[in-house]
Amino acid sequence: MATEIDVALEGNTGAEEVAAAAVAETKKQAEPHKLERKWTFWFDNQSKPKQGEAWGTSLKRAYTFDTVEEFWCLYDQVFKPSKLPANADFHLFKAGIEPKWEDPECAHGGKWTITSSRKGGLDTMWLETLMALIGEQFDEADEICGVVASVRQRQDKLALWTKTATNEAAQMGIGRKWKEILDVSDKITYSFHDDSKRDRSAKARYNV
Ligand code: MGP
Repeated sequence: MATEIDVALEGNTGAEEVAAAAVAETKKQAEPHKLERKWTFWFDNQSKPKQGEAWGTSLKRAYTFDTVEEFWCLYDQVFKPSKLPANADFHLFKAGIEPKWEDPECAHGGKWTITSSRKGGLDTMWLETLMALIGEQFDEADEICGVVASVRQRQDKLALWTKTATNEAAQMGIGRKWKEILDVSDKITYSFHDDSKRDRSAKARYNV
């Protein structure tokens, strides 16, 4: 039987309503714990792309929140990558920043990428990363735009988007901290959005 989130993802609409209903109950209950800043969940279902459709057409802003209680509710009920079909993404970005190269905050940025070949591995890494972001665990928190979880046939992946690709020291600090949070020992790589725009398989610039 299809759940509400299946229906929302299938139609690529309605996630906002599902998320809103899920948090409405929680909000009524206890005194909420405020986060340092507002965050927005997005999702993108490219599992059934329409021919000729421009990139970004299926990217949807789902919900903006600023309390711990809303976060847990949204995570539990909706934003688990294991609920996604192949070729779909979830994003958590700072409110006001769109998960696109074209956003002014992302335009000169890049991303660290971590892949996961283990089934269920993506859910755990995603949750650990979300908690680190909303809990402001990165020293270079101002440099961070957000994180993307991508479910792919070949290999799932997480990408941490940052603002100033040329600031190597900041990116290295973020990369090291992210590996520590996720307990990853394999090398991870950082690519510049400017390079990816020109060439999809452009070489990574930093690794840690
Ligand atoms: P990608 O970031 O390599 O996507 O972009 P992904 O999902 O890692 O790749 P996949 O093979 O695993 O699906 C793939 C392609 O999408 C790019 O080459 C662009 O054509 C387009 N694209 C991706 N992003 C993030 C953007 C963006 O922010 N803006 C625009 N205009 N196109 C994008």
